[in-house]
Amino acid sequence: MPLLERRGKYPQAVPVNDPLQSRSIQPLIGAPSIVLILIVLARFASAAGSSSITKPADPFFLPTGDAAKIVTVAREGDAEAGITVLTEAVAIKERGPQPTIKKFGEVYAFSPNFIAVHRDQPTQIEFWNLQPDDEHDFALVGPDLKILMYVKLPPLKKTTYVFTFHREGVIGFKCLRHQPAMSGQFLVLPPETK
Ligand SMILES: [Cu+2]
Repeated sequence: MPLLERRGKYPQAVPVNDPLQSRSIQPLIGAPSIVLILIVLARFASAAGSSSITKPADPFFLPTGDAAKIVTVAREGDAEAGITVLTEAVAIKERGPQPTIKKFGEVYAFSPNFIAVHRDQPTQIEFWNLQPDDEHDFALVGPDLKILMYVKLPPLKKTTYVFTFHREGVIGFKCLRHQPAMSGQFLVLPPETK
């Protein structure tokens, strides 16, 4: 009862001291904070989501580190040799379930698929994707089956790189979408004698 009397006398002091009053204020403060936290969390989640989407969208890379000791690859530069490699449709599978044939029935190849190069000789290789509706890619496969580089070969585009191989021997390559048919090899020969 003394509390009620005080309230009546000093209404302006009530919000500060009355525990009932402050409890009713808390949820009012709490609700906007929760909304704010949810907005922040949503932003964070969408940022995290978008970065996880962009990562697989750009898996392409050129040789670095140990891979660059086997081969270095540049977008452009002076070359002492060069060749154009076409992507060719060589067959269409006819047997099997229709949806499978539609998606996986086309058989492609690199042409040529066996290329001799000289060690330490910058060699320009121009990949020419001749299919209007098919994206190809190019993965260079190291001796321990590690992928040394991975680039895309967009439809109807010429994609050019200058390769310099540093080790003699055979190095395989393939289109990861259309392997094993779409694959080939570089034979790296000793340096050219001039
Ligand atoms: Cu392909």
